[in-house]
Amino acid sequence: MKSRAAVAFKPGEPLKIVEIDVEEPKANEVLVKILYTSVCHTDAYTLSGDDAEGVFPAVLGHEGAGVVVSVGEGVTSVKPGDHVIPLYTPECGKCKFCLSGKTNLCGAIRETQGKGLMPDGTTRFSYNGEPIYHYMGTSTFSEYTVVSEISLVKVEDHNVPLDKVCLFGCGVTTGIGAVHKTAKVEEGAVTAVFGLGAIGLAVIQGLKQAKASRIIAIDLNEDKFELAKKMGATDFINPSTFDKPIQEVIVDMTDGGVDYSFECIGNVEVMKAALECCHKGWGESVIIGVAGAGKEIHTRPFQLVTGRVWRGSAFGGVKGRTELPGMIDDYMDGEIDLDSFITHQLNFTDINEAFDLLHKGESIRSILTY
Ligand code: NAD
Ligand code: DAO
Ligand code: ZN
Repeated sequence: MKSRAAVAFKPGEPLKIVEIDVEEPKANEVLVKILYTSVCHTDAYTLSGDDAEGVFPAVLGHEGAGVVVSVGEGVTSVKPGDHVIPLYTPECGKCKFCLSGKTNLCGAIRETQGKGLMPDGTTRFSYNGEPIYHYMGTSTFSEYTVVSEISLVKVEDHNVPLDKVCLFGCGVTTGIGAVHKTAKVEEGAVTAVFGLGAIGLAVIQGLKQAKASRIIAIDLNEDKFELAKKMGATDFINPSTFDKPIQEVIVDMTDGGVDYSFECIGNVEVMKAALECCHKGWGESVIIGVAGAGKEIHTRPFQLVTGRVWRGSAFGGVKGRTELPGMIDDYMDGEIDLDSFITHQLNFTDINEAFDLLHKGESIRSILTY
């Protein structure tokens, strides 16, 4: 079938809206009509060419929602008409990772997903007869996309607004999950959040839910402070206004450091600061930001010897198929605010504008409607 898609033909170039061909889903695959997608910093990162796994030409996009059109042989968990959110972290429930009880990183389709291919090693997208690669097992920048059954979570209640819950496809789940599932923040904790994009703001919401006593919000762009305050941040710091390292500033203002910090930028120097602003003996820092290919983190090992802990979190440690439905319920019950993340509503054809707004720091999330 034909599908409108925003194709990343080459790194560093704007996406091109073209009509691509999309093949029918094969065994254990599902054809989804994407109704809404947003743009995350990770799409911008891959488009920039900095992502070692980035392959071109590709249909990017991993934060979306839509409706099942048809299913391939053997698909049992979804049917045509079902509302779904694609998951870049699938959940097969059977692999060593899923059964470990220790991680949300499913291994079932990891190898082919990282190469931009479906599990049988081929692609369902083409343009003028030439293959187009998939992205993160989701490719939400095409009106019709094919994904693995295990990369879909069903939205049972059709009253749930897909133009809002598409944000659970990445940013909001990642931030809130990192607080509850990765760090397991407890009531009264003193915390710091570096970077106030969608990920950092979602971390702040998670910290508010966890009843953190102090939420220090850090960004170079002070325009981000207003929304951070609305989400629950208590203190606001622009590192460029200090003439000493930001970790020292935070240690001084917290009687020795924070209990938990979260890096939501992807900058290895900020990751160092986030670790070093943690309290001696117990402070834990969670890396969420994705750094450029080849970058390495560094600190003096004594920082860890003296009890600080460095962790990382992908998709907030959340198992999409079993745990996202509970988060959707939390949204419907008013316990998660999605609306405040949506700063712009655009037509799908204006997708390059959504990237520009993200780069200029003017948007948190733009919702694109097909
Ligand atoms: P964003 O661009 O909207 O937000 C980043 C924020 O960091 C901006 O507000 C910017 O002003 C601020 N910033 C930049 N440099 C800074 C510095 N040196 N000091 C302080 N603030 C600084 O991005 P986003 O969509 O919120 O994504 C954030 C990061 O999280 C990205 O690296 C993205 O790839 C990553 N990410 C990770 C996961 C995961 O599962 N681990 C999931 C989604 C996104
Ligand atoms: O299982 O080896 C693996 C990798 C799984 C991919 C997890 C990616 C998380 C960070 C990227 C954020 C994307 C939005
Ligand atoms: Zn993302």
